[in-house]
Amino acid sequence: MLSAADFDPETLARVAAELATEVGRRIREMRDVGVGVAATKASRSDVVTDADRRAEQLIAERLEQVRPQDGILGEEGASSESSSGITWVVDPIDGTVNYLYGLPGYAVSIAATVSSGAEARGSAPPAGTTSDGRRAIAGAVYVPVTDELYVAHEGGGATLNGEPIRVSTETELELALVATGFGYTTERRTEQAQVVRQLIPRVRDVRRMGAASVDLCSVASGRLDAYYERGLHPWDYAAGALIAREAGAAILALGDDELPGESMLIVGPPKLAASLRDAVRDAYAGLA
Ligand code: LIP
Repeated sequence: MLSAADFDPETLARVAAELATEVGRRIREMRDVGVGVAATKASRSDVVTDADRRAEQLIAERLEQVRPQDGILGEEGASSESSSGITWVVDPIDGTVNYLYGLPGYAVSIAATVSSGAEARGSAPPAGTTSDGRRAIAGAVYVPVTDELYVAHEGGGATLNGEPIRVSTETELELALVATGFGYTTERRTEQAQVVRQLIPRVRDVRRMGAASVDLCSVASGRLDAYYERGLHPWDYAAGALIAREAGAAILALGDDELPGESMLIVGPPKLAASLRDAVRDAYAGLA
């Protein structure tokens, strides 16, 4: 592991990559032994496993060792202030329901972020800023079942297992393979079902694979043409959105004057992402 003296984004990306890989291999071992539900969150179907909690604890312990001045924000409650300006945004198991059921679509997502600080300056936020007020400058997503490690740092491009990746060259919405996801509350799921119902006739096809970070990395590597989802948390998208951006994707909100993030994240090659945004806008406008 690297020392706290190392700060540049490429070094932070190596920290994220090493940690995501180490913890990803541990959670796969834990899955093979057996997984239990430790708690529920937004609804009875929004579960937390004991592995989620153990994985986040391990990540927090490692970061405390190598980056003690940094802050952390984890899905399962890890939280500490930063004195270095870096806050690690962590989803220890993204795709928890897949993990619980033994499906392959889960990942460890770790991003090093900085506060945009733009609001204080009254200036426009830097590219890559999301609605939570942060900007990821380094990140890694590790998919244990396929042993695939996606890594990126700001300005450095994106890689899959060390090889450069780029988004799809698709420009036509009707030929686009589009992924999305659904929330855990009945109200949100009903709304999302009405939206996807309007989109299905307008695209090649839709995929719902259950982990935003994997969806975002699939866009980055061209395995998906585009992705959109409403209701994500920073830990779901922080690393994956950086990886997609560094692979050439546009990261869009629904409104021109909004920042992408929890209210909506639309990701894809710039022309296609804009077309998808228009179609999603139409779908929401058409809701009863
Ligand atoms: C998941 C997201 C996914 C969303 C799921 C769930 P979790 O995160 O990555 O995109 O559709 O409902 O929120 O809860 O597995 O960390």
